[in-house]
Amino acid sequence: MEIGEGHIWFKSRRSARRICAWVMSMCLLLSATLLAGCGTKELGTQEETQSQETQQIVVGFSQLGAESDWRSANTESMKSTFTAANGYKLLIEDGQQQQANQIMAIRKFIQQDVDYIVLAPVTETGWDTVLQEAKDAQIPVIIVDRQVAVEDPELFCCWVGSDFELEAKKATAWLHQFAYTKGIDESQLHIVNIQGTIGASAQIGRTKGLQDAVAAYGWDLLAQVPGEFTQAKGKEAMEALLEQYENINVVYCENDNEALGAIEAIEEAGRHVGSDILHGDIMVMSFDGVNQNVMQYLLKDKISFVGECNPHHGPRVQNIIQLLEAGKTPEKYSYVEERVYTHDATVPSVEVDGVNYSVTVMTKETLQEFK
Ligand code: GZL
Ligand code: ZN
Repeated sequence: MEIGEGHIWFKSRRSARRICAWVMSMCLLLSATLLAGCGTKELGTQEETQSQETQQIVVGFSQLGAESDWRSANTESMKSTFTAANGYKLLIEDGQQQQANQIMAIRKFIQQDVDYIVLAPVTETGWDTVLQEAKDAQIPVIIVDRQVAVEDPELFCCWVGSDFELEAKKATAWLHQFAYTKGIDESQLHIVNIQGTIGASAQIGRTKGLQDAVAAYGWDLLAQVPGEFTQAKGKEAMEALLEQYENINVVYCENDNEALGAIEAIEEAGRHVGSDILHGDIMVMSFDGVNQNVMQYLLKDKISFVGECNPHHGPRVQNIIQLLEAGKTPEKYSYVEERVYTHDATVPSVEVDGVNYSVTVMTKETLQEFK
């Protein structure tokens, strides 16, 4: 709020709302004090609390669910960033993997007149109407993690997350180089793809990257089945695939939890997970690098490749809000830098679209990072 020529100019609709809220609360407090005759000390404390609350930035966060370790880490990152001590009030609604629940949450945030809406969308389409409602209410919407496919890009302020297709290009470049170095012919790779939630940006990008590599290298892609990014579904999908195909030797999972489920199924079927494909191993590849067990499995070559997908978006979203609070314009799309983890040093680096990415071999020391 800036005072100029005797008028109060509001920097944003929030300032106006806050002043009204503050005035209202003071009137209530004063009348309560007069009636109750309580001491000025109490008034001071309550007044302090009131003014703190009206100064908080209210963030409504529509999280898509709690399907994976990645998702839990992502939620935790938002909670540990948007604290009262940091000057925020965070309202979180769990969509339980249903877009309808997320749309209801956004409408609730609009009614609550929050200062910012953060949306982690379960899938890309179907957001135009509710984002228009948020725009009409003049509430900025920040998209995090997966993307939204909307007619008018002005329906959201900006997006921060991973380049999922790049993650897949790194994974397939690694597999291509690994096979070549190990003397495994392209025609000897028999791949199954356990996909993420169909229509989610992470699934779209990771599936596309695999399909492009299959076309480029002539790999044998036996099947693509949904695994919904969960361990249960990953196991169920792998059990069915092992029934159907006896020559599977690469399982391309689209997240950690699916990989853990697939490994359970493979081992229960009496097969061995590992990278020694030419001697009967089934190689498991994954994305995320959040789950502790997965990183342990990388050490033991039960998983041979993990493409990092970084979930710690809280501080990144906070930076965006701070820019907006300062009247600045954040980047429309901010991509997160991510690493590649492998069991061994067969492939020391991968080249994707002319850029070289180093590969991090999992060791006991590197594992400490994931405690
Ligand atoms: C990726 C994220 C995906 C993770 C899964 O950024 O959308 O959703 O890879 C999670 O673990 O369920
Ligand atoms: Zn090749």
